[in-house]
Amino acid sequence: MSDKERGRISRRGLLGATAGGAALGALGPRAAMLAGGAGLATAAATGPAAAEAKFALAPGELDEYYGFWSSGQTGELRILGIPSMRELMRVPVFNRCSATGWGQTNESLRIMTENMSDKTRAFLQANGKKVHDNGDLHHVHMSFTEGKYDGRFLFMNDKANTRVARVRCDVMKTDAILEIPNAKGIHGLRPQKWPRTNYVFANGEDEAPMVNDGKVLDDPSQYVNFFTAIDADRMKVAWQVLVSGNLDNTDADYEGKYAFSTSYNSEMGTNLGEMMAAEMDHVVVFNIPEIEKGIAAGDFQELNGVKVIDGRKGRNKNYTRYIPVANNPHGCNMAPDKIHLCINGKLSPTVTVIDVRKLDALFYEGAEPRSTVVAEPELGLGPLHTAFDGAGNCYTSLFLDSQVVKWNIDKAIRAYNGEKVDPILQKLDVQYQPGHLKTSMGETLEADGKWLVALCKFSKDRFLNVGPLKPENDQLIDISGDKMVLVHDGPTFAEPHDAIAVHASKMNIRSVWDRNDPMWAETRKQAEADGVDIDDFTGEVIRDGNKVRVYLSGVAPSYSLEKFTVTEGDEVTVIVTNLDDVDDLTHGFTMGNHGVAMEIGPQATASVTFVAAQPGVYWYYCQWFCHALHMEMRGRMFVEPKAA
Ligand code: CUK
Ligand code: CUA
Ligand code: CA
Repeated sequence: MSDKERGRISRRGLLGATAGGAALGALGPRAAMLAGGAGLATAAATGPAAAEAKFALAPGELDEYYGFWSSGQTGELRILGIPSMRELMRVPVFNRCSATGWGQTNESLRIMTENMSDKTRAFLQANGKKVHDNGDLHHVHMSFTEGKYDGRFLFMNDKANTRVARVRCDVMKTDAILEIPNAKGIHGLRPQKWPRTNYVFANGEDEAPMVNDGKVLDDPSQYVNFFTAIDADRMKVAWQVLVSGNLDNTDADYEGKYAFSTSYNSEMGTNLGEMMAAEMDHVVVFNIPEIEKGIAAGDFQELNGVKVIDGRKGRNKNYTRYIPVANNPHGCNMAPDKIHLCINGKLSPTVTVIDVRKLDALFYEGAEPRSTVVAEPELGLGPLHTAFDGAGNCYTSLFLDSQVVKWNIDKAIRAYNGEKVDPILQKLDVQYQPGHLKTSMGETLEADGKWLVALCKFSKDRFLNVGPLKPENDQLIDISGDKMVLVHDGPTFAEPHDAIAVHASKMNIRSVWDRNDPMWAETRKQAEADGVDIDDFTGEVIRDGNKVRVYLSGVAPSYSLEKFTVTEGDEVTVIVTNLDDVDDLTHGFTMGNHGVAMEIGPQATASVTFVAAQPGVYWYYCQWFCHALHMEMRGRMFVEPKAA
């Protein structure tokens, strides 16, 4: 019997149990389902049926975990429920969003542009833009307090345009975007875990001249790379470290002492052959207290306003050390046992396990770098990333083998010491070519070993064909038993790299905005200057030269103004406040034929600016279905022809 058939039968079994038991039926579908699941569990305690009973939620039931998903080249953050794998929300970050107006509203444009370099600003202006329209968001991670998720912020990278963003977890909106100077192509990103997330560490992947002004071009001998520490509270660069080789993935320890980055291009090559030429690449170990001391002592150069410390090989003091690992490593994963760092081999079929307790000797006693390695199990082809269950087991994605391999750290260490033990516990086929994989709470001290999600890069035959561009496939695996059991296929649009699973108890998310939220503080200031009270049901038109500010309020199902008049060529700013104080009652504002649309959440204010370039009658309307008379929630803008 194939897994598919088994799945079908088990589902029928569950339905049968519901229909058959009238008493169970009276308890509601969930109780019946649990009973059905329990019945099956005795028959097949670890089979797909039991696992499915755990992941399937009845209508109205809530998930146990928030899954925060990156979206790669889509540039947004996604929220999924785990274990149901239902997509709950999309949070625009680096992308332009048609629904919410992210990238268009004045509030979002302020966030997207305030930490932008003058160089980028000028570049965008030359291209007729205010912001980049794309991003490549690979890694999303939550802020920590003492090694545990604290539910405050999510941080994420943009590889495409060298940025780092922060999302506020109270409202699930982006509140800061920082362009990182000097570095090129921010890839690996991790928050400091201990004592709290004071820093977010970010890796520059691409090599470029230190001063990239066109004077040096095709001379790779003058290229450099940067490791960046961002002040997580202020969202400003704290300092950077100049490194040898490039930087790929990163992680931090549970002591606030060391951070680590993999480098697949220690060769500083510029093509595939050159990047694979060496026998060994390396892991860079950053000594955070020593770097802070060096900065305080003035041992840095200033480059584009950033304090840069020289941590390159050879000239380094106690800022960095380089541990050789097999050529072209990738993932960098710190185990929740606080001791073991797993470096995933990619080209090598191995994972290199470093004992972080041995790093002090490396820095202060001149120990040989490889003496920190305590295991190097051979696991299969193309190991990319490793996740943990908090019980001493690791789950490593094997890209080329299309498998997840479960292995035991302790056994791997014993095998490395010559004992005859096999660290591999199980290999599970996934569909297909997994990159990252994430366990529930697995990158924290509260790793709970319940679920694993394998983010597969290819879905091939797993879904109905939708054309040459296929979805990715995020597969849910039950790891609560001895054996991993695949329970769900989850199609996703381009292209999640990484995800985290955060227990719902960690989160404290608002349903209605605070009227005094800083998101629209600037807008409020303008309203005050205009003598308009945006906390009231107002409809005001303020003329200020050729600038017109239109203040609107919305209470379902109407706006406070049914019409307003501007003159051809006016720069019009529409400021809308949603005065409904009701959970889930979002209004929108769309200006017909103007390419203008935005979301206004309950108790929120949002604004958008455009030029009324064409005379005529234009309807504006609410595009969020808010009321039985939602269609009627609209009004007219008159654009008068300019006097000849
Ligand atoms: S990287 Cu995508 S599979 Cu950007 Cu974290 Cu490894
Ligand atoms: Cu307001 Cu629809
Ligand atoms: Ca290499």
